[in-house]
Amino acid sequence: MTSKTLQFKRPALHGDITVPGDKSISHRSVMFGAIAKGETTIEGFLLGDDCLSTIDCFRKLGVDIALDGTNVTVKSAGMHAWEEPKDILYTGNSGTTTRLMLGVLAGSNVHAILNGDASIGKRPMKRVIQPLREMNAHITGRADGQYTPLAVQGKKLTPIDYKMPVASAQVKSAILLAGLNAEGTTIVREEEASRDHTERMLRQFGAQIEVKDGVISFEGGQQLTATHVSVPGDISSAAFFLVAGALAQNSTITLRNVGLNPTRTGIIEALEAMGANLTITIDDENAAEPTGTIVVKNAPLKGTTIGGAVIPRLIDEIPIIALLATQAEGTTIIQNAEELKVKETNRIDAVVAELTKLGASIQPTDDGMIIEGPTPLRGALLHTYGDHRIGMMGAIAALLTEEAVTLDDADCIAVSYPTFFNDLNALM
Ligand code: SPQ
Repeated sequence: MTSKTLQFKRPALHGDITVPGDKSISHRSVMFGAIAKGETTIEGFLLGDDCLSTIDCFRKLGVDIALDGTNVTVKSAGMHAWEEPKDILYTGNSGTTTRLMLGVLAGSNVHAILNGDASIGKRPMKRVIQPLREMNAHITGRADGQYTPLAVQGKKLTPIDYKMPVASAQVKSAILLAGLNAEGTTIVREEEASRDHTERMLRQFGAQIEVKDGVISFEGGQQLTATHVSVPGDISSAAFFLVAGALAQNSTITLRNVGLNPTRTGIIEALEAMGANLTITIDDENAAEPTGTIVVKNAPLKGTTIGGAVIPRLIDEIPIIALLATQAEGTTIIQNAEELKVKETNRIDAVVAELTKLGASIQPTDDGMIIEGPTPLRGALLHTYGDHRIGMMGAIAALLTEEAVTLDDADCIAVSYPTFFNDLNALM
């Protein structure tokens, strides 16, 4: 745990950033490569701690994974050739690794134990285990499977027709991955669309999958075919610099290779609703995952209301949107975002506590927060709660203060954006 003191004295920001690989897609590329028979090549992989945890888990299952910078090669004889791991599969700080691995392992033919760090130990797992158990999965764990450590005995599964009680791509993906080994049609019904990287990647690896009006269905028993995956830049990482460029006086930042999957672009809609000056150029709309370049220039901002169906499309960006709102004229209301309470930390409480230390006018609500702006921000010692997104929010806030902002733990940022401070410094 390393603290970091940042004193920038309100710089203008200029330059180009090529955003590092998308975390959600990087995880899935290795998982799919390990399930498929043959050699999968991945370019643009995110070398964040979370994605390295996913690689580590599959190596313990006997899958051959080689890294060469951000290029990854996964050689697998198919998931039914995996070895039973001799050691615990350690998922670190990664909810995605933990929850998706449950779905992957449920239909395998191995026994495995999953455990993560202290934050993972507090995150709810029942939301995944309950539908998996309905598919005949054998999973045991602390508090009847509510929390890690969890043990999975892989077995033959039965399909499910499941109506999602919360918008969660992790729950949906765990069910779809388990469905690969269930005899018959697995159906997932979503009221609000969550990120669809798993559905897109199933197609990329040759599976037939139908998605219509929020209903996802596909036949179990389909074999995945190894392929090449190009990972776009992570819009959730780009979000910190979109906000920095929108806020810092006289700034222009160009962000290249940004993933523009419509299930992830809620941040762009929120920024535009608040008056941000963005210019977007799409590279290839028909790619498995569309990408583009975004140029952001600072502009006067106004408050807005963010809630409903957009929430799953910007859930991870809410901490940095809250910082943006402190500098916008008027009231910003963030609602229907209860899911923030079960992330790496309770992100409603964490955002409110840390932005308050900086001088913001912000109140928590049951399902979000209300922010009055604009308020000048001052230096403070911030607690990151070991949460990368709270850490990066604090670092971007330091661009707006005369005094120093100190992060008590800056190491946590490496789970999703290990080169964050290099990119930030390059803009000044
Ligand atoms: O992997 P983890 O720890 O859950 O990471 C977070 C993040 O902020 O990076 C959430 F804390 O992203 C999740 C995201 O919130 C990644 C994800 C995915 O890759 O499927 C889906 C979202 O979570 P959920 O619970 O809504 O499905």
